[in-house]
Amino acid sequence: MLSKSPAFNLKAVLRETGLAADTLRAWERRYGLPTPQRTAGGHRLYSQYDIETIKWLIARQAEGLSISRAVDRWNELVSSDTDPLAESFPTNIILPQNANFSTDNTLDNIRIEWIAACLNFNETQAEQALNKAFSISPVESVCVEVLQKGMSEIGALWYENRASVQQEHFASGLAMRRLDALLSASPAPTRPQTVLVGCPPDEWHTFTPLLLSLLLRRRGFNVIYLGANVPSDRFAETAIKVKANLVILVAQTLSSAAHLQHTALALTAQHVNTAFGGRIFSLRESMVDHIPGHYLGKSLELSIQEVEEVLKGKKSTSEIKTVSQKYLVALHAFVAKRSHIESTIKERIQPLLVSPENLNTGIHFLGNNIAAALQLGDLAHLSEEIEWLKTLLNMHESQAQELHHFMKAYSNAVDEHINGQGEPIKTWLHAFADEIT
Ligand code: B12
Repeated sequence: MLSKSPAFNLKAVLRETGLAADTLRAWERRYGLPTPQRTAGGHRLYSQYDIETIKWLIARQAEGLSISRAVDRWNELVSSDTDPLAESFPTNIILPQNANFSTDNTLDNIRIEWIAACLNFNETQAEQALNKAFSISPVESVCVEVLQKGMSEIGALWYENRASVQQEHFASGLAMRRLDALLSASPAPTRPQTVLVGCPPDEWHTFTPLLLSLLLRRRGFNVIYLGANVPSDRFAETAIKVKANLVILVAQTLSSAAHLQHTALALTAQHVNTAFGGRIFSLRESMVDHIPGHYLGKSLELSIQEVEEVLKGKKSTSEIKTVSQKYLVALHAFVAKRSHIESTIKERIQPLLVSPENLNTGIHFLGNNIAAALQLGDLAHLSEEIEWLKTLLNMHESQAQELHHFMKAYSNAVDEHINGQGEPIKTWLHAFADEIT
């Protein structure tokens, strides 16, 4: 019989179940499962039964049920007087049926197998899947079809709360390790050109720049890979030192795209041949016009051909678009008064059901992104970031009213501190807030 007396704090439960704190709180709030007791100080205290409840829900998800279906199943059992935990069920996560491919070796199936193995933290099986893929297909195809698409699919599961941050970290760790090994095993350069690849400040998504480096290295280029978060003014220093024929900058998010713009401006000012790409530019293509250098397009695979053309001098760059005067004024005023604006919002937002920690993260995130959107010429770029803002504030669909309240508070604080000059920010936030309700 599992104990129902409260004994474990949140940290212990997260360690035991591998669930993210945000997900656990979301399950409690949305579905009432589990239902921990509270200490006098308001901290959650879980029983052994609560922990097994969470594991039961995770196991149902791994079998393919959505969380709401898993909760329905739990409630059905409880209402028929059956203790769900008395049912026999496997406590460990099992591979989906379609992950068994003894007879079918296509890369699509191998990708499913790799993803399932990663979600199960099964390193041996993940490595075996990759080895099988490498035995039937060229390195380039395996890296794109299994690793890149696999990471993209795991990213979608993570985003939908169907994979934990630990599962995503485990998978990207394995993927990165394999790319690293392939890169160090690739033959010495056979072509004279040097290409420098790296990420601008605040960009930590290194999977695609590493993959790009591998693909270019296998084409014979001398590739120098600089990795994540390189200070804007340092790229030019290295590019000049190694006599790079091309520098490729990669960004996936709005705020790092703004840093990428700074970096590209610094490079082109020194006449360094510059190119760039990443997920955010596929989503918001208009921002490309504000960045100097060659845009490499929406597909990483196809960008290799673009790089060839750029290096052959077959591509010219066009004049970059400048940001409107109204936006420039708003950006300067916002940067100067940002800390005042943020303090005002914190005071006003008190009655909301958002923890101070989440509120701080959310405010910081929105501030960075407002500045980035202004810098890149369109506040509408912000719309891509709103889902993440909700996640950071720990809000869900049912809490549209709270997001509305938050956006209005932000907009009013902007108006109060940078009245007039902050008008574009205020208008966008107001319009967005009104759209939600
Ligand atoms: C792994 C991962 C991480 C890892 C990165 C580990 C590593 N060393 O790379 C870690 C945990 C560090 C991380 C952190 C964060 N992440 Co993250 N991450 C991912 C994930 C799952 C995969 C990233 C990746 O490798 N993508 C590469 C491939 C797999 O992506 P793809 O989009 O299919 O690529 C296609 C195109 O975009 C394009 N492309 C991509 N790169 C390039 C480059 C060039 C040159 C070209 C031409 C084309 C190109 O080509 C591909 C098609 O051919 C993505 C999900 C996703 N779909 O990307 C989220 C994702 C990028 N992350 C996201 C977020 C929000 C974050 C965090 C803010 C989370 C947080 N709260 O802290 C931080 C930000 C960190 C930072 N400041 O950089 C969001 C970004 C959303 C947005 N609106 O900006 C994503 C999209 C998840 C999501 N669905 O919301 N992340």
